[in-house]
Amino acid sequence: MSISLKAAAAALILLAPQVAFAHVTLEKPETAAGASYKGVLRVGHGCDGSPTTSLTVEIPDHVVAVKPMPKAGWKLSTVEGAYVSPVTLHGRKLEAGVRRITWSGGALKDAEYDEFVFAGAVSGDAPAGTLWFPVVQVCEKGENRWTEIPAAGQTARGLKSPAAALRITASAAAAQTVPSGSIRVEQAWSRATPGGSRVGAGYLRITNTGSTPDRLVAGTTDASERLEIHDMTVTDGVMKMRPLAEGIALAPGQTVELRPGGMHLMFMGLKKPLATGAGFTATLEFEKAGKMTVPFVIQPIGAGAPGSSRPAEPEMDHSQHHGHK
Ligand SMILES: [Cu+2]
Repeated sequence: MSISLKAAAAALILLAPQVAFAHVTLEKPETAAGASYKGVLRVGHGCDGSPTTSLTVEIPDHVVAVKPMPKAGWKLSTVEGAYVSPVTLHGRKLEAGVRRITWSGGALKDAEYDEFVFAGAVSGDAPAGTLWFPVVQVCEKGENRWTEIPAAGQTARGLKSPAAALRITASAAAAQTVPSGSIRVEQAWSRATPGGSRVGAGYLRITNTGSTPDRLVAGTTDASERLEIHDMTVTDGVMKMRPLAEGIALAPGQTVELRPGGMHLMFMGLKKPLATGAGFTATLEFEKAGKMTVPFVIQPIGAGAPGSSRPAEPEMDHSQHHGHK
């Protein structure tokens, strides 16, 4: 090989990662736990030049309420199955749904590009990390199995035919806005709890966007037996918390921040420790706006608010406070 050919080969290797859609991939590679998700599978070539005649995708655990989009010229079929755990979506409990989609009977030329689409949602309890969608592409001649999933702790780099990847971020879910009439809730989060702890705290920002006063009066959560609304005060240099019997008043236009060291929600009698990356929901009750279900994201012990540039505030040890057993 001459020098110039070597250089050309090196240039090609450098360019290789930019070749469009070498694999079957998802157009949007990242979403948040608890968010709805539109999956667009991109198919950029056939099997060694042979046209694609069918595409099958397996839906991983934690991707729920999936509906495939029909494609003109393709036959659509689905297989349903049970979810790893039931999920609550828009107030409905779902225990099973579409786990596999096949588009078949088409003919997508090797030289052409197409997209295969489904809609769904990522359950609020999906762990942060990557969800893998194995895809089998069948062609007139041969097939491509995009089904390789990296072993725990490994990356997809170097895999010859990786499954389509969807990264799940926990913190983005906390940033989502939950509107309910004239109340807006943002950045609901909690901290991971050490093993034996039976209490956790919840933080969020609440805005009354309406023109009449409202009030956060109560709440329930699937994470603990009880939910209380607390305030934190410093008396003689000692931090103490007390339940707010009247709840939290929300004047028209007012934003109230529940944060470490201030007002907060208290989850009493945790059913299990709050684990980083997981999530749970709490239903908050407002005097006028009514009930509203809010997804909480769990941040690591010692973390500050998700997406906040403020440094983490010192841990408060709720277990030391009277009445928090
Ligand atoms: Cu408290």
